[in-house]
Formats: sequence, C-alpha cells, structure tokens
Amino acid sequence: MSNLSIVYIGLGSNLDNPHFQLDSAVEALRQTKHISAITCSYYYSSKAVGPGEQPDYVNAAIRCETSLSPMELLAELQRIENIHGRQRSIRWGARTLDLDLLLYDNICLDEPTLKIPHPEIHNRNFVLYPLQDLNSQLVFPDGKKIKDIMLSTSMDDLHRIDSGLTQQQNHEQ
Ligand code: ROI
Repeated sequence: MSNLSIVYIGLGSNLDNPHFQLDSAVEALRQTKHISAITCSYYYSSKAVGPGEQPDYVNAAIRCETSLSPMELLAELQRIENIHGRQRSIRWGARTLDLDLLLYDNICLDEPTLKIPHPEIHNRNFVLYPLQDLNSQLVFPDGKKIKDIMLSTSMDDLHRIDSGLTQQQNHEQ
C-alpha cells in the first residue's frame, strides 16, 4: 500500500539569474530521494511584494509525492536553498532561492518553524496562479476552493513567462 503524501511547494528567486535558480531547484528536487512525480507550473515574473525596493521575482510551484514527513521535507528544502547560496540574514530581503512548503495533503500544522498551509497562501497571486496551473480543482484544508479565490485574485504585476526546460520535461513524462 502506498503512503505517499501530495505536496505543493512554492519557488521564488530574485537574485543571480532567477530563471536559472528555479530550473536548478526543480532539478535538485528531482534528484532528492523520497520525492517523486514532480510537475512544475508555469513560471511567472512578479514585482516584489513587501517593504523596500528589490528586483522582480520569478515564481512557480511544484506538485510532488513524498514519503517524507513535513519536517523531513522542510529540512530537504532548506538544504536545497542553502546549496543555492540562500542567505537568511534579512527578513523580506532579496533571495537567490526560496522554497516554501505550501500544502501537505490536507493537514494543518502550526509549529514555530513550519506553518502549513503557508499563512499567506490565499493572499499572494504569485502563489495562487502557479497552484491553479497544477490543480484547478484544488481545495484548501479550510474548505476554500482555489477557483473561488481566483475570482478575486488579479494578475496585477504578475506575468506568465516561458518556463523552458521544466515545461518540456513535464510534457515528456
Ligand atoms: N514577492 C514576490 N513577488 N515573490 C516572492 O516570492 C516573494 N517572496 C518574499 C517577499 C519578500 C514577501 N516578496 C515576494 O518572501
């Protein structure tokens, strides 16, 4: 019997060739043990949300299956962020790679180091549009449907861009 969990992970970068950082992160996830069946959303360019001036982001999301627990998966995501030169010194600061555990099956978790669903999930168009690419029927643990939330979510400064390599890989699967 399979006991794989379905997980959605948000990807973001606004430093050191963000498009490349995301390609490389998806590849690192593909290479990670106990993570399988990865599909990637389109990539989006988006204006930085939050205080201060910083470069535009490239954002995307992936759906995958895993036998890792949420905390084990978080450790893998932090390992991948670290090999992409992620510095954690500045809150809200620019970053080479941000990997956020957005959803893990239907669970809700509220730990100091990990909150699932991601607390900002309903408010960020750069998270919602990629999630919708992956699953237009998605229902959040609180029962809200993504298609209802999308009715009041504008694209504003979000632009879909060609995700190149990763989309091609999805089509070949
Ligand atoms: N803004 C955008 N557009 N994309 C992000 O991934 C992102 N990540 C962040 C903050 C600084 C909140 N702003 C962002 O952590």
